[in-house]
Amino acid sequence: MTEPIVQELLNAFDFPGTLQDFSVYGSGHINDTRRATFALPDGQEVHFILQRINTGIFTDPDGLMENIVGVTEFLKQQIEKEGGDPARETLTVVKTKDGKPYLRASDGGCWRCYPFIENTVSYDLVETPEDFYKVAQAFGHFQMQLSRYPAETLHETIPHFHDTPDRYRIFHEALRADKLGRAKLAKPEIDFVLAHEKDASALTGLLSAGKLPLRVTHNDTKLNNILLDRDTGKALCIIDLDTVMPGLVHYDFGDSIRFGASTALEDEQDLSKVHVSLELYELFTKGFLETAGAVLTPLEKETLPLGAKLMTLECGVRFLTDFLEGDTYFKIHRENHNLDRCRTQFQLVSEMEQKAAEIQKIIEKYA
Ligand code: ADP
Ligand code: GN1
Ligand code: MG
Repeated sequence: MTEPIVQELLNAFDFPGTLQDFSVYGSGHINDTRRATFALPDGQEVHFILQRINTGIFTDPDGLMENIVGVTEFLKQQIEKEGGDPARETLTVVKTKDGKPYLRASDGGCWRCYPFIENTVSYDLVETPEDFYKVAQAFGHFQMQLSRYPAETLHETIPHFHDTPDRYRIFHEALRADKLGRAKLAKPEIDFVLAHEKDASALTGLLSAGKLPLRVTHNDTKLNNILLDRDTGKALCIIDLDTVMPGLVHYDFGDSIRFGASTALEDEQDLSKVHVSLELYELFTKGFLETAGAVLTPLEKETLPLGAKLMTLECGVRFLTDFLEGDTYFKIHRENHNLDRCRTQFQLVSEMEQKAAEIQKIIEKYA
């Protein structure tokens, strides 16, 4: 509350009432997220999400916010047509008093504001399989809604975001430099990355051969990027729209499986707890294809498991690269945090390989 930025935010946005609280919120790895609480004269409370955009990562905040305003306004029209509640089923960008989609503060920080969507939860781990099925339907539905969005108007907020071979290139640079001498702490993980390098281009290869179409994708479909209604359990609102860009359907399917079909947290240190749940894998496949299946080609559907494996491998490679580079990208909360995260990802990749035949059966059942 005493941070200098607070007064600047209060001056820039037209908030109601008086500020009561301004606390760090959520478990995202990228942006600096706060929940601001305002008290109204009648004693009621109103909350907002205030986020300092990580401009080290999103270097074009104007383009980024233009994407988010464009996508959310488009989604609001779709939601209205479907009889939903546009104020709860997508984000709303609160403009500054002078009509801008974010504040550029005097220290250079870029702050955006969303109304806090009340009475919702987001999970870091699936609590009930039924929730995950609903999440799958929601991500598939989101994909369908955005299939009519003019993709050519979107800024590419992070170039080569899911270009797995490019992630390998950056990994090799970090390993060669090994600037903190950490490579010796991650020998088995480095070997794992190298042993899987041959798999890295499977999706980009199909894309450049013209066999898979580009769509508008979310690209960061982990479970804590969707809000569920606390009372009804409805998978209500897909958030974290920073990486909505043209991509393959495999990125959205794959990243959801990577995070949500795991039996443990992304940073679990006890690997005996980390497994791919085939029950969750199946429920996600079922839900996702129920809502998005109609527009997907047979090859897209058949190759979805490749998306799950490659998104998990790629994420592990990114965590390991960040570990080698000194934890400059993903927020960490303890020593070796990125190495722990990388280990869970590789454990999941190994299990996807071991369970490939069962996974294939799941896909055949729903494709
Ligand atoms: P990051 O890019 O760092 O992951 P997110 O945009 O995902 O940041 O936000 C972090 C967390 O804040 C989310 O996981 C969610 O719990 C919460 N959150 C974000 N926006 C809202 C909102 N409008 N209403 C309620 N909770 C939100
Ligand atoms: C980051 O922003 P957040 O925490 O939802 C990352 C994703 C990773 C994820 C791993 C912009 O997502 O790509 O898959 O961490 N987002 C960005 O948990 O790099
Ligand atoms: Mg997030």
